[in-house]
Amino acid sequence: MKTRAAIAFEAKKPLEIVELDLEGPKDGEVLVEIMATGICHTDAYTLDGLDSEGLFPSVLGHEGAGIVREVGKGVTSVKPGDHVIPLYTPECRQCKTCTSQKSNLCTSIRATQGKGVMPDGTSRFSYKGQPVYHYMGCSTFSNFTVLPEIAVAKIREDAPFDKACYIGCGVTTGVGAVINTAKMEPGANIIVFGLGGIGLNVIQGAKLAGANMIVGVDVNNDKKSWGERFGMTHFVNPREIDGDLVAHLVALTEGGADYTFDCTGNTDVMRQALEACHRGWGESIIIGVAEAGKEISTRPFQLVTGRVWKGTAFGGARGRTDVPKIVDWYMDGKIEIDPMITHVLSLEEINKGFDLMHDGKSIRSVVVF
Ligand code: NAD
Ligand code: DAO
Ligand code: ZN
Repeated sequence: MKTRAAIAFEAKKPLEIVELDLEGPKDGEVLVEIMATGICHTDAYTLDGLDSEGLFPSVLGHEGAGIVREVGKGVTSVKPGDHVIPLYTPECRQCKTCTSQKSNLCTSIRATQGKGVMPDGTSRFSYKGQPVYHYMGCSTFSNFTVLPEIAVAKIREDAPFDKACYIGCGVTTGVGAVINTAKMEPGANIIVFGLGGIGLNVIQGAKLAGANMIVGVDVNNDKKSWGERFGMTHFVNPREIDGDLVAHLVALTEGGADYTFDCTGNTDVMRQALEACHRGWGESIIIGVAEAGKEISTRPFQLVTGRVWKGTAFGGARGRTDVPKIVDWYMDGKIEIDPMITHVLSLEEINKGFDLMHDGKSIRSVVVF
């Protein structure tokens, strides 16, 4: 079949909207009609050539929502007509990691997903007879895509696609980092570095879980009102304080935060986040994805004296199990999504979504097919 898609032919070039060939689902795969897709910073990193695993040409996009249109042989958990969210972190429920229940980093299709192909080692997309790579196993910048059955979460049918798509990455990552990774207790003081599409969801997750102080740190003053909108209690612009940021934050939180979250991807900020943790027990969670080749550092004494450095992918969520619950939280009004969708675009306008993100003018741009 044919599908309209935005292709990244090479790094640092705008996406091109073309008609691609898409093969139907093979065994264990499903064909999904994508109804809406969000543009996340991670897509931009890959397009900017900052991601060492970026493959070209590829169909980017990993944050979407749609409807199953066809299923391959052996598929039992979804059927045509089901509403689903694609999962860049699948959940097979059989591999060592899934059965351990210690992590959400399912390994069953890791090797092929990282190579931009389906589990049988081939791509379903092609353009003028040449294969085009899948991206993060999802490729949601296409009106139709093929995914392994274990990489879709079935969701309720009354959830609007143009909002639910954000649960495919940003919402789950931010809220999940607080609930699954930090396992934050009520009354905790937290600091969130970077108040973009991820950081604001950390804030709303912390508010939901009963945080006391929620300090937001961002170099862009426009983010102050955004943070406050979702529960931030204090705002710090590192460029507008006298002296050292870490000392300022430790004083503000009376000894350091119980939990800090890096939502910038900047390795210097990651160090500040660790060192702004409370001596003896503070935990710092890295969410931001750093440029390829970057390293983090701190004095080991920071860890000897009880601070803990952690990281999280997709908020520690087990996609097929947890994503439908987060959709319920949204539909029940426990979490908000609508105000964060600042721009709704057509596929033809997708490059504008990247420009808005680079200029710090959007929280989330969503493309509706
Ligand atoms: P974004 O661009 O919307 O937000 C980043 C924010 O950080 C901006 O508000 C910016 O002003 C602020 N910032 C930049 N430099 C700063 C500094 N030195 N100090 C304080 N604030 C600073 O990006 P996003 O969509 O929120 O994504 C944030 C990060 O999370 C990215 O690195 C992205 O790749 C990553 N991410 C990780 C996961 C995961 O599963 N771990 C999932 C999605 C995204
Ligand atoms: O299982 O080893 C692995 C890698 C899983 C990939 C998870 C990527 C999470 C960080 C990037 C998030 C971007 C949306
Ligand atoms: Zn697994």
